[in-house]
Amino acid sequence: MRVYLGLGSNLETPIDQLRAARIAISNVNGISEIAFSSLYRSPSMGSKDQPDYINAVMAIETDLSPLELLAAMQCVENEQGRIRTEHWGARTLDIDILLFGNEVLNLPNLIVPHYGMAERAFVLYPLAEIAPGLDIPSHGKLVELVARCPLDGLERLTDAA
Ligand code: ROI
Repeated sequence: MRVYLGLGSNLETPIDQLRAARIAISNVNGISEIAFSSLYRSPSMGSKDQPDYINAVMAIETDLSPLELLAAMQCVENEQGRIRTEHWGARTLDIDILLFGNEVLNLPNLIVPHYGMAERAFVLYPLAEIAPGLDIPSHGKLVELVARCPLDGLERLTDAA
């Protein structure tokens, strides 16, 4: 199954967090990396009172089930020292399952496509970089979502690959 993951960090040298996450995810049994976007910087959405985020999108191929993948990603988050405090608070590493093939999942702890992804510049722009032809279940063509989505201060980092 082709899966797209959204990665974000705004604490503890975020660029290093994303690099470490990329390696940790690629090393999970049953996952192989297909593509990794550029890194992007953006102001925190939702609560302004925290550091800027670094975000990226990773494409993987996996034979894990959605819930196995979710558990594996939560392990990677926890190994990188994520402490879950406040909802929408600053974090060392956040990994979101954006898309799981063309599946629509409404499980108590896993909603796919990821809620909010269709309006978030820090998800749509990196996703379009690695998979411009995507059609997103219940949202439509990625290129059209991007065209409608303001940058909101999003910057592609050119010196950090
Ligand atoms: N804002 C940005 N720019 N990037 C994120 O990854 C991100 N993640 C979050 C909230 C706090 C909603 N804001 C964000 O969880």
